[in-house]
Amino acid sequence: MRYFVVFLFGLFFSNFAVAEDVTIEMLNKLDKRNMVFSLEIVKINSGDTVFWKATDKGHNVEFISKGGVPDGVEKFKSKVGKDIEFNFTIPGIYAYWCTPHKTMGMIGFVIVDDDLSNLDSIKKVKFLGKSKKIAAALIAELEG
Ligand SMILES: [Cu+2]
Repeated sequence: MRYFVVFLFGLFFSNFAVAEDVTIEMLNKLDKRNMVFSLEIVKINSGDTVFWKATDKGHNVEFISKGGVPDGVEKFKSKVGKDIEFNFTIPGIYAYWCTPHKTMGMIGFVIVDDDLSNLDSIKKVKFLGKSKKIAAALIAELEG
């Protein structure tokens, strides 16, 4: 039930997510974007869980292991087309993409405990294709 409520919350306030637990949808289309996570920047506290819902199939979540996550975070890559969740315990910025659409702008950031200390490392991540521009815009937003 709780997950369902969080899911509804996500639907109604889809551009703003500061909550205990957050649901992000994996979508083929949202507004004018194709292949997109419903929330591209999510801020949470350590101990919170993010749920990625496979609303549309053909997507997954893969942390960008080369410089895209805080030190000490292990590899994380979900199965394509499956719901997935991750409990965040290490503060910092986590950059991730959908493996099949990593060149198509399907990327996202999770910020834990408002910790931006690995921002320089995030800026050096090699985003691909269409994701470069989107990453730059999201990083600019983080720097606010
Ligand atoms: Cu995808």
